[in-house]
Amino acid sequence: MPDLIAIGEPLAEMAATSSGPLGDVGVFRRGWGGDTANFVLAAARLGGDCGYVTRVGQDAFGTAFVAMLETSGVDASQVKSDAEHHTGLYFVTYSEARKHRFDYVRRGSAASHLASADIDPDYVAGARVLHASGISQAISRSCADAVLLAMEIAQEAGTIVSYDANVRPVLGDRDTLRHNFEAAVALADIVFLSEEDAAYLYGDTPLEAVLDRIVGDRPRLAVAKLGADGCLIESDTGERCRIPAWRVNAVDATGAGDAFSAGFVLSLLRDAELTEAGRYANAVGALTASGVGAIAPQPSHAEVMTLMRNAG
Ligand code: KDG
Repeated sequence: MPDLIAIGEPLAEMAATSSGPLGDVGVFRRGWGGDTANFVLAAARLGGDCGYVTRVGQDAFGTAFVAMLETSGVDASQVKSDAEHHTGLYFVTYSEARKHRFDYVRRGSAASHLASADIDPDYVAGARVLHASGISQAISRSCADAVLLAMEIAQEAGTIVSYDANVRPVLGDRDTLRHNFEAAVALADIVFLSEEDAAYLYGDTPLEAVLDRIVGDRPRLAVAKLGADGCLIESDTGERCRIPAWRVNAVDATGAGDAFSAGFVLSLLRDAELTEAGRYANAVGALTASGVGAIAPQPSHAEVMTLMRNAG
């Protein structure tokens, strides 16, 4: 059984090779995305023992995604092949300032048909960490149920539950996304979110107050991912640490936050202190943002160590 497993939706990624609106871009580069797939592949690239729980279509993208998982060393035994629904897809386009925008072709996808019956309790209970996200919950009701069931099994078994808010307003209204978030936080040990996620969910509430609210009175970590400003970590002891980012030439932030979360969790599994895990995660996120696409630029452990040695 893998140490670190994730549940959610993988997506074939079409990244624009020039800036401009979707309708104007002529050439796209095919990569892979889907936040939890980004997470699990980043962790595997860093040397983690990983597995993925999802559904893909019996189509060219589904077959190629599973092959890519396997060559990346990620266990695909819990990836079901769905003959009736397609593998999800998204387009990434960029503004002149390299800000990205996502357009999805995922409604009714194979992964959105993931359901509680697809969760193998032994697989979840056998892992050291289960990771899921707000996107995993938002793609369908059955997926939201499957995510909460997996989290409940994990909590019961003593498997660490890692959760990334990854709020995507196009996938639901604010009340539903906030309800999903709070239901997941109640079962989570480590919660990641960005400033945009916090602002969408809690309006003008200061970020520190949102982190306090997440931690509550449970032994839980809340981690705010601040991109070029690094990260802010709050633990149940009330300890709060802000860790600056590494300086890199960032060209595309797609998937960098997911890779950050993978680096953070993996680092904790390797017994790092909180600040060290934050420094490591910042380096993983920075290196991922240095290339185009969510998965292709993900660094190896050696590359992360080189950045940390040379820059720090
Ligand atoms: O975090 C990056 C992801 O958002 C991207 O890979 C696509 O999963 C995706 C989504 O639903 O936005």
